[in-house]
Amino acid sequence: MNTPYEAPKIQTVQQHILESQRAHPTATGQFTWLLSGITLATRIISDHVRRIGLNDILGTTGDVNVQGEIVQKLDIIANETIAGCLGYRGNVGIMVSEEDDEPRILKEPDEVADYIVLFDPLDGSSNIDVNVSIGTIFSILQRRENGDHGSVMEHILQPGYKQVAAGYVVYSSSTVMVYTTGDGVHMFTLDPAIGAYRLSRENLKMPDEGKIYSVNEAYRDQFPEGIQSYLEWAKSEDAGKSLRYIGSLVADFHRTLLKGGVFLYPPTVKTPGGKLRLLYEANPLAFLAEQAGGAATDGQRRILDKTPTALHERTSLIIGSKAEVDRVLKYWHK
Ligand code: P6P
Repeated sequence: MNTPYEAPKIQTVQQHILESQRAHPTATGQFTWLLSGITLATRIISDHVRRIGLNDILGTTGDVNVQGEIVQKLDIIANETIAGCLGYRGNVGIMVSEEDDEPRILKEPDEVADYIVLFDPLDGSSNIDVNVSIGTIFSILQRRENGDHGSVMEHILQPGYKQVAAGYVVYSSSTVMVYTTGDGVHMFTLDPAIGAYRLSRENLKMPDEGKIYSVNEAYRDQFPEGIQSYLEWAKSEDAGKSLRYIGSLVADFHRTLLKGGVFLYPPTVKTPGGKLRLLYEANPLAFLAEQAGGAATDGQRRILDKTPTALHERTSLIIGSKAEVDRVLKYWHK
């Protein structure tokens, strides 16, 4: 008698989205089609990252981007890969990238191309050449219903609570995608054997507390006094904390999501408005953090309540377990 073969249970990102959309009959397959552009692009980027050093993409292009940062070759490859994969989807009207000075208008406003995708194609690129975790962060908006079709910026500069989806991919010991559409946080691991992201954790919840705090202590003396007091407490014996700082926001956040704790990038003398970008770094991670039961603030207000005034606007960011974020705020505003 044949031994029955039980196929392994594989749930891809697309299947997961379709199943969750069944719960929302009004949802169309449009979003699934868009997200498959992101999964394809990040699988291609992951392949490049895996072969860094062998494929002559180490190092810089010699240019400086709109952020004033030296452009790595892989920054451009990632940026153009995402633009190419999304551009082909047909339902993305506008793309905003950390690497591009201006938005890319793929399609004029119509009933289909009303998605806006904002992304940091390769976060943490200073870590590329030393084989440390890097990632891609994305945020998805829809054009404003009542938006004046003439003003692209009016459609883009929406507060973070208007996001319809957000996520990231971290290229590390494995390639992991984490996303939310506002219905919980779900994690997928790229299975290189089949070239697909497979569901690894569903409805992820951030631990209420965590022993790790994550900050670049080199800037300690530039932080507000209250933050310096918090750091003194965190280093005290009775706090029982550990410091971890990877220098790639996406990796520091991923650890915080899974283990709890807090990541801080407060204002400094050099960056009084904060260093991290609101639209395609803080907003997507804040959406994920809150969906996982955590919190995200700039020290004065909830990140998701901030209405952006510029495409590459920067912000301070305190993000992580709610109790840990509250503790930082207590010290900061003591
Ligand atoms: P610093 C990487 O360039 C990045 O934008 C984030 O990924 C990271 O959290 C931050 O900058 C690191 O900045 O000033 O500590 O090197």
